[in-house]
Amino acid sequence: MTKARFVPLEGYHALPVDEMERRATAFADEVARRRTIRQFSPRPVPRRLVEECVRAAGTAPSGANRQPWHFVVVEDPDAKRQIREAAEREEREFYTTRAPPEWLEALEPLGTDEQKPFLETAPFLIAIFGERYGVTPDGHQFQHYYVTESVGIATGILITALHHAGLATLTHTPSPMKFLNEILGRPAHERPFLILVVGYPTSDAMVPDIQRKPLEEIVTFR
Ligand code: IYR
Repeated sequence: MTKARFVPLEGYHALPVDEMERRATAFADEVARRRTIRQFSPRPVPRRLVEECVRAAGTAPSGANRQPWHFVVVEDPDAKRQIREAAEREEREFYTTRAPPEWLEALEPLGTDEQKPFLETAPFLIAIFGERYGVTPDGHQFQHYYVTESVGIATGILITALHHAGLATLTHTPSPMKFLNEILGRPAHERPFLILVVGYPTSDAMVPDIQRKPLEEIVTFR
């Protein structure tokens, strides 16, 4: 048991309300410009940029502050090729047999298929893992809490940080993706959450003509 210890809140800066409103609108407008892309340019991205975005992701709140996440930043072409081959194997199964017709119909507007060339083209893949439990340096296991929620929040911050930095992403979830543990040498208690494909869009990148739900539809004030 570790007793609670407190320190003064130093990072919080109060702002005038009109400035808060300006910032809130500017932020909403900026994140609204984010689009998931599937056509990645091979243009290199400085590793430092990705590092800073992962640092932002690591500030996410988590169950009992256990920070049950691990990010594997993959730039090695051989590892990317292995990931592409394994993902395309699963996706071929998905598109030809596993997915029920209703699911395939839901995906139609996105125009996706089993070809995942971006897994090799994009300069970085970030494989995000959730740690099902923690392990002390001497090998003892301890509980993690709300792992999916915590890793989901961290991933949201990561996507937002990358967008804010001027990069584009794709959230990719081949299923199952246990192959990531083997290719990336991660222990069995780490569960792959998703692959984030990171880079620049090609100059002729196209995105699906789909819309976001309007505010009124996603919020209720009462
Ligand atoms: N994982 C597959 C299928 C897929 C599923 C959903 I739900 C999407 O929003 C997009 C794709 C693929 O990556 O093609």
